Amino acid sequence: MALLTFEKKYRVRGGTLVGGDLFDFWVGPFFVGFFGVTTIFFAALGTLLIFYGAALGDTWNPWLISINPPSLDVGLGFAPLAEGGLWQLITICATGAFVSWTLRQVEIARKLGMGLHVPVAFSVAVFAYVTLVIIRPVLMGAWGHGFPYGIFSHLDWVNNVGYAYGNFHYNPVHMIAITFFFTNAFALALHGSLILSTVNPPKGQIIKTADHEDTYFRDLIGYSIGPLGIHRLGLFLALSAGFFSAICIVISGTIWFEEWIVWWDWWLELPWWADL
Ligand code: 07D
Ligand code: 07D
Ligand code: U10
Repeated sequence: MALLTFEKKYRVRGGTLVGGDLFDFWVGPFFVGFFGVTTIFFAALGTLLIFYGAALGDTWNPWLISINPPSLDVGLGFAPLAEGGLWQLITICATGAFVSWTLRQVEIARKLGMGLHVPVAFSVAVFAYVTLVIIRPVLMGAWGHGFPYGIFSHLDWVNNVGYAYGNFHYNPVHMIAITFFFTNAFALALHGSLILSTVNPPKGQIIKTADHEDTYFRDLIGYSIGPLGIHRLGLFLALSAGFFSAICIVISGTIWFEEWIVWWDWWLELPWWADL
């Protein structure tokens, strides 16, 4: 079915979570819905607050603008606007916008009668963000542990927090997360290249089938995960990368306080060589 015919057919009312028919319409290609309105509200307000914070600061260089969290001695209290209060409001707006975006994905999936895989996947990214700016700061007792909203300043934060635990590469959960990121890129390269090699043949040749794809990998490594399986694997790898990222940072400063290399002492302390 041509895209436009299909859109006309599915663009009917129903499936919303909140608001009934009220926002159940489209603007151009975009579905609106109650959560489209809340997304626009939080995103617009948050962006305005970033511009206000930039106006209070001393640069309009986009790389250097930074909206910083309150200092550590504010703890979990409210800070004056210019001293971290803006960061707190922007954090509320960002979280509101990301959660609204997720719920908008749910409504669109319901309207189309599809699974909820996309919103579930996006939730993991939101979870990683919320871990960085809400969960970990709350567990550590100060909003000042959140990362600053600026292009270069957030890189400084990652660097400084990393070195606060010695060589952050020794964080075992950071290792797991990185391994998932690398495996994910590897899997997408394999999948993208395999699909293009079968369904995008040179002019004059016919498209190959899923049997060709299966046989290619059976010939090569003795096993094929299959055309559905590779998508399950890809989703698993990508979500695991985000999930273990959140875990690797939330354990730093809450249950682990030393340099990460010290964690590996358990290896030296294994009973069969500890006393040698
Ligand atoms: C390609 C989808 C499109 C999204 C884009 C990002 C903004 C920010 C706002 C000036 C893959 C849009 C950017 C709206 C403008 C202001 C106030 C997604 C694609 C194009 N980072 N990070 C970047 C964010 C964190 C880290 C780039 C956001 C953590 C490192 C971009 C968040 C840590 C490097 C950016 C976030 C961290 C970057 C490219 C939120 C650990 C880089 C992003 C909300 C996760 C790279 C100058 C990209 C870079 C980079 C955005 C969080 C580390 C500016 C929105 C605190 C080490 N980050 N980041 O392509 O070039 O994502 O930085 O959590 O090297 Mg970051
Ligand atoms: C948080 C983004 C969420 C985004 C959302 C959407 C908009 C809208 C609009 C475009 C999680 C935002 C959308 C704003 C835009 C439009 C229209 C994603 C988030 C909700 N590290 N490290 C990680 C590597 C080192 C350190 C994660 C590699 C050093 C710290 C990942 C290396 C030191 C932290 C990772 C390396 C160090 C991390 C990041 C190599 C520094 C974290 C991915 C090869 C000296 C962070 C949850 C991620 C983390 C994190 C990879 C090196 C420190 C596993 C490959 C040794 C302090 N590092 N790292 O989390 O876990 O994405 O955050 O050297 O906090 Mg690391
Ligand atoms: C995949 C796939 C597959 C495909 C695919 C894809 C995965 C099976 C079939 C998809 C993949 C791609 C297309 C590839 C490229 C994608 C990437 C590289 C990922 C990164 C993406 C980007 C960088 C693009 C990001 C763009 C975005 C997020 C769009 C931005 C849009 C907006 C800002 C508008 C959002 C709309 C909303 C919220 C609702 C509608 C609202 C409006 C239209 C605005 C008007 C508002 C109203 C009417 C509401 C009124 C508002 C009120 C009252 C509040 C106002 C308050 C104020 C304060 C102003 O596997 O194969 O192929 O294609």
